[in-house]
Amino acid sequence: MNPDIFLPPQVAWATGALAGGPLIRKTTRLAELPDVFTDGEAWKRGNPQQGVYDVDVLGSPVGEGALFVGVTHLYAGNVGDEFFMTRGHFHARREQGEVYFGLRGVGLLLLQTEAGDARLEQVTAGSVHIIPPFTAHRLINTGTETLSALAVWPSVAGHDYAALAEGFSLRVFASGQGFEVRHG
Ligand code: PAN
Ligand code: ZN
Repeated sequence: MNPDIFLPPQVAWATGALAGGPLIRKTTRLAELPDVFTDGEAWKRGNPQQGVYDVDVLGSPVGEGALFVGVTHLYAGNVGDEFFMTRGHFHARREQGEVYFGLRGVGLLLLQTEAGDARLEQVTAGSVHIIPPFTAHRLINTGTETLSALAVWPSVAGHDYAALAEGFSLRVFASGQGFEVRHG
């Protein structure tokens, strides 16, 4: 007789919906993102309750070597001319990397080293992003639909948001039908 076969959680590749496992959802609203967008006046004019992104994480064991799996759904929108984006962070344990997989929508992954060197990767359905150790990361939705990305990261990594208090050195603004990257 066959042993019992465990049915694992599922991700719907087209939407990023996670199912079949314990799920923890965190919604980040505009009100929780002061000082993230360049145009502070436009941020004040926005609806503070507006959801900017949701992160769904599968409940799973934690500890050295254990991995978390989660999906970020970053909604389409702007604050002034600047696109909606995640807060962005270094890992508290700086040596811990992460992998992002684009699922739907279009956008950018902004990566920045501790020395302040920044670069952008294009996020689309199927894109694979290897975030190196010691590298801060932020998603930016440059499209008109929700940008969803699957992430796998060490449970011990943690998040350090404070280290980026001065922000990333690149910013991305709507320009015509596309986007414009500015330094500063
Ligand atoms: C992701 C991010 C998620 C939200 O799961 O935490 O996209 O971004 P912020 O944490 O910057 O608000 C991840 O990178 N985990 O390590
Ligand atoms: Zn991370």
